[in-house]
Amino acid sequence: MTAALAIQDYALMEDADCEARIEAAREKLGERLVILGHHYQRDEVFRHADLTGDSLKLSREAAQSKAEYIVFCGVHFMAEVADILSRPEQISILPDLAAGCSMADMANLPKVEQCWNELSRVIDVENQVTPVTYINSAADLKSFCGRHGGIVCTSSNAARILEWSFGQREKVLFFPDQHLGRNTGYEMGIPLDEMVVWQAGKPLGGLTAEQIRKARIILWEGFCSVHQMFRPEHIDRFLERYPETKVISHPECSFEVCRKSHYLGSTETILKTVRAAEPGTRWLVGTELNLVNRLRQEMKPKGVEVHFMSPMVCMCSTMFRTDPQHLAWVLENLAEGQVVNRIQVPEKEAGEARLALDRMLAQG
Ligand code: CIZ
Ligand code: SF4
Repeated sequence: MTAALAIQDYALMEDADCEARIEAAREKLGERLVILGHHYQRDEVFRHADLTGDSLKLSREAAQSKAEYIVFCGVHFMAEVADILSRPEQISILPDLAAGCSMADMANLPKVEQCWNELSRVIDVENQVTPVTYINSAADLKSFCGRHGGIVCTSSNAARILEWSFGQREKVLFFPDQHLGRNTGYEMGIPLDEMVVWQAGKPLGGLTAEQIRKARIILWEGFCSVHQMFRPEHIDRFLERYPETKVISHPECSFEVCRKSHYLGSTETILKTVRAAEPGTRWLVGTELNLVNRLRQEMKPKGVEVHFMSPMVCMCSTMFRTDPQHLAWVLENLAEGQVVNRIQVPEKEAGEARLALDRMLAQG
């Protein structure tokens, strides 16, 4: 075997050079390779994707594909899910290992275990609480949910998964995104004072025993910094100018933004809703900029106006790390028979995480 090609040799390469190398490597690898592109990826990478979608759709499709190599242009937890759901002989690769998700990093296993133990001083956690992790979380948190009768959710199925969870036990511990948990709970009719925020590091999460006993959902304190850039005043200002506008936001946005939106939805739902819009309609969209820019271009010829909710440019900086240079580097290595940046979840952890993912997939 030859030595792996070094990323340093790609760092200064022109995008156009990388593009040609990506195409050539793809040609060579043929059906042994599938490239997945998340909706938040930049255009220079997104255009090379064989399959595009949200994290769940992509992992499902990858697992069904024949490809030996799954190159996930997304963030770390997505490549982990692809590894967990794919067959043992398939290899999941993340072009830049630094492409994490800052929200996923806001919860970790020691802190969640500490929360679970502290809750058990007040309530019977194992019999009263279903742990639910948003798919944006590390694999060991998915395995925590697997071990404790819990489940995974995505922004597409959060309400259905919460229904299932309440069918198991009376309370939910929801991590890491407080906004998805709160917005979904509220839409299901749970009052705000029955959804409390657990502040890791404070005794009893900064809550009283009474608050914990009364709570239906205990929310982790995490958030997505990209989606916090959208503010209710952005919606107000836009509606003053164009009152007929339909507002659609991702449920990772704040409660106030979601309350002012006409529709809430995951990336897949946002795309589906706007693509089905009548010509002559105008949409204000609260999610990551790359997705919104592509949707704007796509809908313009159809007479549908798409606007980005924030006056500031807000992209997901970790998604942005995957560039043509890293993609060319991993693909040229694969074409030479070298696997770089493999994401492999340890077997025991993967088995328990799969339990939680399978419970979710069984909900349709
Ligand atoms: O699950 C995903 O892909 C994410 C991060 C967002 C969404 O709404 O699709
Ligand atoms: Fe994570 Fe937010 Fe980036 Fe999505 S947009 S990957 S939640 S940091």
